[in-house]
Amino acid sequence: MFTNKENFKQEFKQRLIGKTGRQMHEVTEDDVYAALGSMIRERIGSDWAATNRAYTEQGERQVYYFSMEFLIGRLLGNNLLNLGVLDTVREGLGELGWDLEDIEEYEADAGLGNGGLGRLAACFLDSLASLGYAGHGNGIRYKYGLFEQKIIDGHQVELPDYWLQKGNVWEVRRDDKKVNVQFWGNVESHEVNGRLVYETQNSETVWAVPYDVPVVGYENSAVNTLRLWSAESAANPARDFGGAGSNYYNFLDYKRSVETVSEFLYPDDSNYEGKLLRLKQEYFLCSAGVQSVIRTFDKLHLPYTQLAERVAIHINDTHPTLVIPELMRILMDEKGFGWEEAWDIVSHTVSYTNHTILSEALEMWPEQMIRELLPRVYMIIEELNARFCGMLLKQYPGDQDRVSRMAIIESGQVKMAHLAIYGSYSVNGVAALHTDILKNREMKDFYELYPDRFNNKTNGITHRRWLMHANPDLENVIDHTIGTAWKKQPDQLNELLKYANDAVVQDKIRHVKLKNKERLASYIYKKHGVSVDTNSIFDVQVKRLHAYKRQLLNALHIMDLYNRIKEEPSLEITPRTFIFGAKAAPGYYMAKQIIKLINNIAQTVNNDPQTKDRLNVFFLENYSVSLAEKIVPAADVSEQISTAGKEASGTGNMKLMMNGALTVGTLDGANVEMYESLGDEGMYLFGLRIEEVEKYYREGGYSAQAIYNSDERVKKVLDQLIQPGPFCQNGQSFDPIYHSLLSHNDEYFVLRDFASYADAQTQIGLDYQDSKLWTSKSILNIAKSGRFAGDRTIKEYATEIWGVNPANMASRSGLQGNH
Ligand code: 26V
Repeated sequence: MFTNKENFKQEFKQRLIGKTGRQMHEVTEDDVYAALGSMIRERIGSDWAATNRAYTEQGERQVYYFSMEFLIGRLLGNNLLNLGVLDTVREGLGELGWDLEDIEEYEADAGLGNGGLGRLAACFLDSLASLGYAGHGNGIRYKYGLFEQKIIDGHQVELPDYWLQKGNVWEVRRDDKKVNVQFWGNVESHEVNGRLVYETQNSETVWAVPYDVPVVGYENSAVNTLRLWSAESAANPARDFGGAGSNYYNFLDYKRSVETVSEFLYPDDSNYEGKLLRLKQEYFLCSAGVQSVIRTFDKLHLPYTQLAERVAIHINDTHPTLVIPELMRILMDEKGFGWEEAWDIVSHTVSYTNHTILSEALEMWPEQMIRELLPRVYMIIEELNARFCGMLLKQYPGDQDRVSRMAIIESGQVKMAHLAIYGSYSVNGVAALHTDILKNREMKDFYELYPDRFNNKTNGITHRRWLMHANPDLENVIDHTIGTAWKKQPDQLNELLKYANDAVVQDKIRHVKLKNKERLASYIYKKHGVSVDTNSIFDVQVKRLHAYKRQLLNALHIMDLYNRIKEEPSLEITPRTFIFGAKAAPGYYMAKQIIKLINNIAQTVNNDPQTKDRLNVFFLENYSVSLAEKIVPAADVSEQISTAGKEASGTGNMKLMMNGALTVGTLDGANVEMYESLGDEGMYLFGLRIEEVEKYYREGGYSAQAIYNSDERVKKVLDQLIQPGPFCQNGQSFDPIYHSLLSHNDEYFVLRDFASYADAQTQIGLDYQDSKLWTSKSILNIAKSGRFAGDRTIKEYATEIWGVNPANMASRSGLQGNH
């Protein structure tokens, strides 16, 4: 394997020619990507094997992170970075005539997630490997990831994301590790040695085939595993469908039905719908994952009473909650344990993270659906519910209300959060404020029952992808200013504080930001044919489109800025470029209306001669991990403007902060902790506090209509939503938005926070003009961002939840490999 640029070039050329059968001048960039990817994947192989060996030998508890989503994005650049060969490869390729950045574009994004929860899982995998923890991902290998978004006439159109079309160089199919998953059927019981034994008959069997993806740690030789399961038919067409009354078409029907289980990712991340296929996906992940965990544990030849010492199963929200009854089923039905012993093992193995308090997102499955699809699992859930309610009745005699509130099964619904809390030894929220809400409001009953079970783990992001890889010029400036220790210890970024007002450092930071803005500007030019003023404020709101995230507040404010310039053409305002990126769930009508509105605003302000030099708006289509990597480094302002109490944490806020953007935000989610670190000097706070929001909800004291009546600017903007004019051309109208604000009394307090938001934006405009002041605030943000690195978060999970230590990579066998 290559050790320097020259042998990289040598080896790469040979491979490229060997793989394509073409001469060097004939190969395409696609070929270059494929050859480079497979070369790097192979290089990872020996470390991968050695890591697994080290983990087994060292006997640490293995952590399995179960998640329906892993939004990992592209892997080439990150793997090169973590392997420590990024510069060698970049320079080598350059000498061969290719630009690594262009080559990276040939990799399809693995968009196996909706948003925050899925991206968090990906950041955690990176931190687990980089810190040397034995922590692995368990997920689904969806054939189609989150849809590709096109904007046509200002509307969102969804296209399938067939990300595997050109193959995936990173994955390894493991036929030897496949397992069976059973659906439907009926449960029979019989007595064996005085014990009831349950067996499911007439079930539909599906193969779960694992595809393993290596997760490379940063310069530590550790390689963990992300195991993604694919559903395949388990039938033998000749044997199972060859008999009388059966035919080939039955086989095809069956095959189709089986394969749909891992066909696509559900694109909705806020509205729970009790869809059978989604329940199948969840059980498929849980059953396959738990079986594989058990198989690995079996190789240790230890008694199952030691399972919890050797295995931690972490569930990412309630989606994988069925691991609880599934592990019970395996321990009792397959390993012969009694109920109490099995429960003792399970409830010391599983831990759970809650990511949302939006009631519409809480999973509740119809009892009937679980009973039919998963009959044995249903019996176990029923028994768990009976025991839990019995225990509650003893604990709270006579308090029937409380018992029904807390029950796992109630009014024909199975409440997954209740099952998850009951079956886990740890329950955590994702930011301090969110955990407080869980403890004191949403899960109050459970907190009273299990006060020690609840804890907070504020989210974090990987500085390797979001700073070092996405923003190498900033990385460079930081290295030259404070050295490189921050790369292994991101809280060392704090050292930058000393340079917040240093003229030389400030200059360099400004230069980097400008360069990143130029790069984004040329992307925008390619997509929209508009040249952007890179001296304008790049004001960025990128995240899923949701009413509570209030892209609408941002949009209404831009309409107001437009109106003010039109009324007073000589108005002095700091030129601004507003950048949006957001996917709406395909069935979320209001969210799609907001996308259309933003595109209408863009059309008008970008083309009006009076505004186009001061106001620009771009809705960048298909927001994804790789697009985020282009936008985030170029941002001056970060919009984190959710209604207080609604955003559990946010992680985009952290990425933008780490890249030196200043936040305009509410005291919501992790913004609260950012504000603790930054103070008024480093952040633009506005809007209602959570206590005020709650008071309004309790007392119904807010009137959107009153604001409409008293604030002329608000009135004008709202009228423009429904009247012909600059934002509604050709008979269009945004009636539903208008009515959500006025007739439905503005559930998310958009109008209530409007004035305060506009004031904050005015202050931003003024401060930006003072470039020394602005840059010092920007440096302050970078310096304080170490607290929001995923490494800090993962260390907290490791010590406070899982009780695990990093493996000793240096002492592992197999190191003699290829270093
Ligand atoms: C929820 C649901 C609800 C029902 C249907 C399918 C489905 C699929 C995904 C989700 C996840 C939504 C929860 C989520 O992404 N929460 C976000 O988690 C981030 C990481 O903790 C956090 O920063 C965001 O504030 C939170 O909204």
